[in-house]
Amino acid sequence: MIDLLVRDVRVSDEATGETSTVDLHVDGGRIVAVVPHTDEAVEAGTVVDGAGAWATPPYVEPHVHLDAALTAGQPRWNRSGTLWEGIACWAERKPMLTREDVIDRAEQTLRWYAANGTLHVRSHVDVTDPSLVALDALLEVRDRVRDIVNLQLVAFPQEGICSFPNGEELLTEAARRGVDVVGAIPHFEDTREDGVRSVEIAVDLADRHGLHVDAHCDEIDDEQSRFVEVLATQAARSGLRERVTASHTTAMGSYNPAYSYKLHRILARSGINMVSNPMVSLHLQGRFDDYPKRRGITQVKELLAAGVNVAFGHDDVMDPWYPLGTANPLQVAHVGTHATQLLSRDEIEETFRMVTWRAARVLGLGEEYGVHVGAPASFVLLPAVDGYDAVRRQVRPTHVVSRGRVVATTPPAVTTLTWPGEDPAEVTFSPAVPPPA
Ligand code: 17E
Ligand code: FE2
Repeated sequence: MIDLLVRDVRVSDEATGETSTVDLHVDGGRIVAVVPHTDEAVEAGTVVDGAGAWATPPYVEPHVHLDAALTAGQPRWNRSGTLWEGIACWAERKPMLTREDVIDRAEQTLRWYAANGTLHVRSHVDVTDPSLVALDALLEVRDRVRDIVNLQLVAFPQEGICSFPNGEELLTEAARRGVDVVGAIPHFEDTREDGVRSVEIAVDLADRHGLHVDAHCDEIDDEQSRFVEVLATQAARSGLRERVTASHTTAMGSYNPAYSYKLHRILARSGINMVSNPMVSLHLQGRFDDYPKRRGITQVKELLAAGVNVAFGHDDVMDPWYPLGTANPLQVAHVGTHATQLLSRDEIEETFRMVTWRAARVLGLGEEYGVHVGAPASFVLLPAVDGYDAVRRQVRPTHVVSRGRVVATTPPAVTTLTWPGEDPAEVTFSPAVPPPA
């Protein structure tokens, strides 16, 4: 007898993308068989009828700040909407942090993520705080949620490595206490030289401790903010390569074509990942512009074309930098399609991959990610045709399965409409969707 049988689901071949209708056999938390769908009896502890849903790997959140989540308005609201006022509001909230406060808000946000089908999360945690209270709390949360959500922690020096008192020591101490990833914020450092030095410190620290690097990089509408070339070059020279990620890089939305061409080559050669946070960049960037106002989004379409791995992140859920958010990567993908004009049929499908497969590459999940024999039984059942359909209709997963256990269920909402001259009828917002071209 197996632990769990998931009947009648469509899975996509990871190489060809072709779908087939199968049953998933789960035992000991892993997928032990993927067989053509049959109604024959199989002994299982739990049986889920997938009703033809698409079984797809869970969403992956490559970039969020759980230490700050759910603090919007505390102690005051960010009225200008700039990154800078967000950092100032947070600096006022920081001295009020307690272990319980951080654990409660972080776990609440992770409950929302799991309910939405997100089972891998990379969270930054501000380490420019001599008490490191948020760091210790999130290290504890990482353990508490281990059975349901895989949480990676980034030591994030919000107020700088070189420009904050003891910044380098605090970052080093965070690496010692057991983070997964080392961060940086070169555009925030006081000088260009400090910015370059801060990237070197972060890459060197990660290299020595066997960690990844994920830097907030060039998050400013200043075409002269050019630290991503430094980060990519350090990634290549250190050999860390795909273990390095550049987040935000909004200045790239202002770079000229000649420099952009040179930069794309450096980025592609380095193997680093990029994370764009479209909801938050649309909100925080362009704030110092008169008209025309810039979008403040990195060159997502062009980077993808250059062969760079780009994922979409949420960045914030109700905090000093962003007042909205429900911890739902599918919403991020929807905003991302518009913000980056990835709106052809294939491009919309790609945005779905940017909150699943591409984000999984950022976290370095490897073979542990995917719906295949041997992988952890962590997947979502989406009553959708494909990623394009899921993004368009914002389809919620009916079932979220984490390590072999059904951890969330959501019956689809049903709307009954009475149209003039017709009997009441269900509206599904789901006409036959054209198959991929
Ligand atoms: N801190 C920062 O420097 N940039 C951001 N986008 C957030 C926090 C959310
Ligand atoms: Fe961020």
